Amino acid sequence: MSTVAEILTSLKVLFTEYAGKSGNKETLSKRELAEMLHKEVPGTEDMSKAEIKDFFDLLDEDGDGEVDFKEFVNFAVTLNMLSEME
Ligand SMILES: [Ca+2]
Repeated sequence: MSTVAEILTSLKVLFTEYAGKSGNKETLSKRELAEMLHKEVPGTEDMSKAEIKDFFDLLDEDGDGEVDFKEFVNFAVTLNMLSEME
């Protein structure tokens, strides 16, 4: 079983890999998020631009047009809680 610290570390590695591709290396842009989804999440290859935008807006809680690590972790935690409720 993974500890919270281990989970956070792997999330940080994933986040940094994509956030560092262009622009601000501390945040995910919409393009970087789309790339992450396409490469890391099976079944998202066919997502439309509008669907990506909706998903991005969901993550971007403060609406500043970038997803920072805190917003990314919030999302991952929510997703994990949802999957445990199934
Ligand atoms: Ca934000």
